[in-house]
Amino acid sequence: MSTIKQKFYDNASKKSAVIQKLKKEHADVVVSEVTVGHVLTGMKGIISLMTSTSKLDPEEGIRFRGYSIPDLQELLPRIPGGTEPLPEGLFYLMLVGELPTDADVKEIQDEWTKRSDIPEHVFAALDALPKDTHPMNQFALGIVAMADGSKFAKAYEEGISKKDYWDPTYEGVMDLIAKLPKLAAYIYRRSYFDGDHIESDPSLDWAGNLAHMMGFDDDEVKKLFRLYMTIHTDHEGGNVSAHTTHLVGSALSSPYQAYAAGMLGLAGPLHGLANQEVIKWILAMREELGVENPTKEQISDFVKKTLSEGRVVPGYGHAVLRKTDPRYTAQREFALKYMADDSLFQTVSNIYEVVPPILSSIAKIKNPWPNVDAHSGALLLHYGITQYEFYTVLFSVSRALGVLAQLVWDRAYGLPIERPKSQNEFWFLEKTGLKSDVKFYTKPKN
Ligand code: CMX
Repeated sequence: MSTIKQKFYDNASKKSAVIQKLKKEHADVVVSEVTVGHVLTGMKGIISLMTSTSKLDPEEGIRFRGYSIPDLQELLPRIPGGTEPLPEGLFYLMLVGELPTDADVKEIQDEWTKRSDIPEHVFAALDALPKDTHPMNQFALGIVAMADGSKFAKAYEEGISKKDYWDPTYEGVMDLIAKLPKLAAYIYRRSYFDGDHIESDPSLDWAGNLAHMMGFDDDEVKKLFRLYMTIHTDHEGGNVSAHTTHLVGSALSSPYQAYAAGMLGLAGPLHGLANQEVIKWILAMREELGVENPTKEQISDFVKKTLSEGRVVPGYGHAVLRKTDPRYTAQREFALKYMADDSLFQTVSNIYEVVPPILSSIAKIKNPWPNVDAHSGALLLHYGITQYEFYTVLFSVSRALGVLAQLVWDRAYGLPIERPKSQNEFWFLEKTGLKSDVKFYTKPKN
């Protein structure tokens, strides 16, 4: 067994026994109550998931196994002479539960390099799609096309014991994460560079190699990719991509199937696709005004126009956060260091000054502050990654690290198939007493 796998196993065996005890002896302890309001506002705030990898505080933002983004920037291994943390190290932290050494990160890099080959039929399946197929649809198809290689599905078919589920899940998760940079880069180069593909460089780290295979060998781009791939990994368990991966995984679908499902959730404009929407929206503002760097007054008018059309201001607001997203701040700091004069960055900064007071004046909006997606596109565009429809693929590659580390824990804990109860509208009307006022809802036959 590899050192990492052994460490995971030792840790998970101890913790799993505790979780079994919790289930057996404390199942009646109430952790949350559910109201009609919860049901009709997307179940926000109901504690109903157990997530090991990260925790989101509304005021402070994300912590990964207790470590904030500045902590990770200080404590995770970097490449020699590097300035940004390596996402391999964060994966280790989320999976094993402790900070990695340089040797641990090297072991992950070697494992992923070994497992990075993609079967030819996956590329053939992608090549059968029109080039302008949205990159997120190509990405999901690519994952599903690899799913027949799932070690978990094979082991299940052969009759594996429940207590061993974690093992082929771990193997599948390592296989899948290893292949993602090649898959993403393949989609990028086929969509925008006429299929002029670039060979992988196994001497590079996971994020650096992705930048290289996309065609970006500048050191600053690789730095950005390491930061980007670190900060987008995880946002506790209830967001659409993490929850979907967990939910689909609870049916014992393979890691490939669960992750593909999760990423189709990330592809929604209220979730990960917001990173493309932000840039589209800023470019539309520039075009409409005929200026490269709109004034704060012009931005304010454009925001008000967006709202008056019944649209959301992309990159702002959050279901949990109530302050500026620390992932936004980390990207802003990167921009201040490397591209302070960039005109798009200046517009993003001006939007940051203009939007919160406007959204704060609308009572129903709970969080007027920027989220991660308000900034990421400006950084990518600065370095020449202009194809904003591709941005959510980059988010997805990073998100794999969190949701798939969690899937291994789900299997180690033996978490069961998820199956909340639903009721029809009539039940809610009766429960609240509203039925006596409403005549047109009749009781269904069953
Ligand atoms: N612009 C306009 N209206 C907004 C808004 C925004 N940025 N943020 C929230 N609202 C509106 C909601 O649409 C909702 O309106 P209705 O009651 O008419 O449906 C109301 O304010 C209340 O919403 P909320 O409780 O504050 O926020 P939700 O938890 O419902 O939604 C989110 C959260 C992120 C979907 C929402 O803020 C939004 O649509 N933001 C813009 C899209 C975006 O940036 N998404 C990326 C989030 C980060 C990520 O997952 O990657």
